[in-house]
Amino acid sequence: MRIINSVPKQDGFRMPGEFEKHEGCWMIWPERSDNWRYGGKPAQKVFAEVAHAISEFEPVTMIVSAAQYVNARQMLNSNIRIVEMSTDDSWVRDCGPTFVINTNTADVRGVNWGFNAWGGLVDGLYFPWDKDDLVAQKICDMERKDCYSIPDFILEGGSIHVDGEGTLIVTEECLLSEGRNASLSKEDIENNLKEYLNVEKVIWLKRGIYLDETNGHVDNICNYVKPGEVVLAWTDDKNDPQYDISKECYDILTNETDAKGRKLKVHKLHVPSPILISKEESIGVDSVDGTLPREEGDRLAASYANYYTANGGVVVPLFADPNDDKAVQLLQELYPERKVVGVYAREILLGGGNIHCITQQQPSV
Ligand code: KQY
Repeated sequence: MRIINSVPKQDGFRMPGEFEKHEGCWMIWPERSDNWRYGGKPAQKVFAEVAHAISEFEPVTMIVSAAQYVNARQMLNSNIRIVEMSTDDSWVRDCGPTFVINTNTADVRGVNWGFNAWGGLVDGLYFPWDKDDLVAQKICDMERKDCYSIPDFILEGGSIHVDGEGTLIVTEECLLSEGRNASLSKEDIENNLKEYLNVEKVIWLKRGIYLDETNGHVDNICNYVKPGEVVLAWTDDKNDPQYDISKECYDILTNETDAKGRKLKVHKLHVPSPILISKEESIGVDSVDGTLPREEGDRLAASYANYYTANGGVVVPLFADPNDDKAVQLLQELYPERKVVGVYAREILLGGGNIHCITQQQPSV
């Protein structure tokens, strides 16, 4: 694996949309007991379900620690490749490489951003994060993919969504947060994104899902169905703080044009009713200094927009809420060529994220 001393745009590489073709999907097995209740046992079952659902559509690789290898091997179907790697937690979307492709040379490369656990010592979610910060490089090494590196620029995969045709959607709440790139101006940040993702237009939403501990990752509030068409997490409840956030996003998205000059079609994807941590769920999590506590009654950042788009499928989180069926129905209408599969994802939500956050696609060309 070579670390490439230039930038993707200059070399004709671009980040593809998630709906473009994948070679496979990466995940990391959960086990840390100060984030996942009961040492990750309930979450492991759900991670296995997500892996099995995705593996119906494309190859899945699960990263596991040495200590969890035997357990994971026993819980995962034999078609899931398991590789051993040390990590700090299980959010491969955020610490893994962002893959970029060059369709002329049929080449795939990685981009290795700096990772500081969603805000470093300002408002990061755990300390330390040094093992996570090496995951992108290690995955590129394993896959023999050359890699661009920009270690001083903090960025997580969940904070960017592209249409593969020159448009990127992000939130100000996240990308301009104090714990990430405080020394850079909005223009500097936009320039880095344009160079490394090869986009021409950045659409800046203001905020992400209410109380999202990632400082409002875009992947929890908005997702690209295809170029020119997005879903947006929505509520009609004007008393819910989520309403103003979603309305603000809706106004921005419907008034913007993308890199190709298109108006965006915005589909409202209604969130479930507020989901709160129960006492039993809270006591299963170890308290550790420096890790975000999980308190009884805390509202979780639940949204159906945090789904994973696979080669022939869409894997969507479900919450045992009346809006589950509506979400599946809407997504099935929007993705007629793909099979929409729901996985009950409350256990992932309890750890602070959802299906999109625990998966990272590796595109093919
Ligand atoms: O992308 C995400 N939503 C990751 C959340 C990390 C939570 C760590 N406790």
